[in-house]
Amino acid sequence: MNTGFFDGISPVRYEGPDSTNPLAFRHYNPDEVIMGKRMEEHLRFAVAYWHSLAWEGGDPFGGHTFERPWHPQNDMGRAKLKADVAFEMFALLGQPFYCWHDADIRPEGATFAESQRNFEEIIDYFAGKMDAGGPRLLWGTANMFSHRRFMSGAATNPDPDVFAWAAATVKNCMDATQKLGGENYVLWGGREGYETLLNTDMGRELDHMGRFLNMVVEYKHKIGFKGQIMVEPKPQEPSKHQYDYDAATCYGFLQKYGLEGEVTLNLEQGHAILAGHSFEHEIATATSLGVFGSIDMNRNDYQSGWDTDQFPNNVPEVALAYYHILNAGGFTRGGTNFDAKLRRQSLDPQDLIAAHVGGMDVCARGFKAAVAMVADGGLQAALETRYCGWDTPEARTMLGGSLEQAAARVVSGDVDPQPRSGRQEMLENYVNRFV
Ligand code: XLS
Ligand code: NI
Ligand code: NI
Repeated sequence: MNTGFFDGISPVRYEGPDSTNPLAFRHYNPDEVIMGKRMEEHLRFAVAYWHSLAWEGGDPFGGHTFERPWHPQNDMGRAKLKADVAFEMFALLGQPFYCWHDADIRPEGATFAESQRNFEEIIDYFAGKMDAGGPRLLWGTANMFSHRRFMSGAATNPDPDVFAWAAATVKNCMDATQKLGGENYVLWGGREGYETLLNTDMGRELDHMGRFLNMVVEYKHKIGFKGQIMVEPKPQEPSKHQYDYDAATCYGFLQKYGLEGEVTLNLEQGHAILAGHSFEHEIATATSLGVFGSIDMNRNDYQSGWDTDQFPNNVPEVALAYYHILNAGGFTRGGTNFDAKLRRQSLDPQDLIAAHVGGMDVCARGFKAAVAMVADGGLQAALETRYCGWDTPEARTMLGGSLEQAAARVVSGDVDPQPRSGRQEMLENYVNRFV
């Protein structure tokens, strides 16, 4: 049965760079084989259910603008209609994956048990659509930041009953992710942080968060879930300060609580910018530390200074992100989740399709530029030249030796460093040839 929501919109096809059709791909050709793999398998695109289906168009100053046929979202019939429209949208776009929070897909019940029943019914409804050849689940996650019970945090809440509620919520979401054959499970701690240190015992909260994540990992092994457990760094918003500030902070946290090797990172473009980094900085940090998992692709408005979650439109930025991902071997279980939403004036069903078409095309263009840079090898060659001194036997011996041994080479007059150009402008010009 067709809901009619996307009436008049045909499945989006690749038409090549010269197409002027606003609802065609000009760069994303899922079947094109690049480096031995189809583009679809490289990029592993996913639709974020919360932005594309659940968000009603409100902002801090105004209410809902979208008024979709499945709003308000407090009824099971409308939750199923929303699911029908979602899967129609995935099919129109040829999206291979999608992602959800529990709260995006089911109405909240009066009790935990009622919410759970609603959730399980929708998960079964999804399972039916996925068995029929629908897209796969890139990851599931729990919304532990919208309901007022979570206003002071989930695992870091001063009230142990909220910790218990969070445990029950995550357990359900992990079970559902496992049931749907999900590739990964994500935890983003929107309210795992503080508003003021005046009322916050930071050491205790971090210990509780570390214990919680260990429980999640223990449960993953108990149920035999094969996907990655990922945490998603973000420095602030909604909390004034979030503990999972950025990739480096998360790595330190994982180490302290014995979770390296168990938990990887889901990195988001806009969160990187909020943390004062570039996206490629966050990716390079994670790949260097061995904790890269997946990406949430979007962009912020660079003037507004908050997480505007717009669809990506900057090819050079996206190219550098994929360059670092490719250099680390590409995605394994991760993918490119469009954690991006329409502007609240973009009311039409066509806007929703166009937003994803544009995002997928920008990613495809950036990805192809990254592939070309990897194949050309210019950046890699520049790195090899810059660090070639470290290939000498003296340098290798020094790394294995002591501070005094290194000092002795200098004192004996053997060492006389000569500064060499970092060639930044040359390399920037090089990158410009590809983007
Ligand atoms: C919010 C986060 C959120 C996570 C999933 O800023 O990006 O959407 O990806 O909870
Ligand atoms: Ni975000
Ligand atoms: Ni995100």
